[in-house]
This record gives sequence, C-alpha cells and structure tokens, in this order.
Amino acid sequence: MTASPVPANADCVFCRIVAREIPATIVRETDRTLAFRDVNPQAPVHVLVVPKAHTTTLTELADDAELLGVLLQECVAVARSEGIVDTGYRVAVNTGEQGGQVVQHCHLHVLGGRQLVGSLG
Ligand code: D5M
Repeated sequence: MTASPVPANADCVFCRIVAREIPATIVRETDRTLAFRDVNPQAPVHVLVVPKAHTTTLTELADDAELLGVLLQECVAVARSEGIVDTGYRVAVNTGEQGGQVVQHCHLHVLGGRQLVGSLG
C-alpha cells in the first residue's frame, strides 16, 4: 500500500477514507487513487475509485487528462482483480445534483457480478 496524503477536506467522507480516518474495505491503491467497496452495494461487485486529492466533480477533473486516464485504468484493474472483466461490468460517474451525485468527492462506480439492466436514469 502507498502512503496517503493528509486530507484536503476533513469534512469529506472520502477524504477521510483516503486518510484512513474512517474504515473502508480497500481493494486497490496507487499514488493518486484509492479503490474501496461501496458501503451500500448495488451489485455483487460494487467498488468506488476515487482520486486521493479532493475534487468535487468529474467536471472539475476535466483538465487533468492524466488523472482521468489513471482513474479509468484503475476501474479496469478493479474489474480484473474482482474477476468480472470477461462477464462484463459498468463504470458510472454521477455528477452534480441532477446527475444523482450524493458524495461530493468525485468517484467512479465499478459494478458487476450480475446481469445489469438497461436504465441509466
Ligand atoms: O454515490 C455515493 C456512493 O458512496 C453510494 O453508493 C454510497 C457510497 N458511500 C457513502 N459513504 C460511504 C462510505 N463511508 N464507504 C463506502 N461507500 C460509501 P453517488 O454517486 O454520490 O450517488
């Protein structure tokens, strides 16, 4: 495991997970990202991939193509380590109020392990 930075936002639940201030089931870690199991899983595999640095939304990350790429690579790595690359999986990013984003620290959902049905909203 890689050392984690001090949280940029101590009021943010995902920053506190990154800082190991609150527990989570961590499945992968890189210098810039952390992947941990969703506390309210919607599928047998439901992992969240987050940037360690506090960033509220995907929109704010848009200028950092390198980090965006790393985050997507981490989603694929999670799918591989969870054994769902061959059966298929979904990566989703809820963004902003009407996008259904509840936690205000950008995160990518990796879902799989069952047949996911069509609706995206
Ligand atoms: O989804 C936010 C997701 O974050 C939702 O699926 C629950 C999850 N969540 C919230 N708190 C925790 C903790 N403490 N550990 C793990 N998972 C958590 P959104 O895209 O914002 O609607």
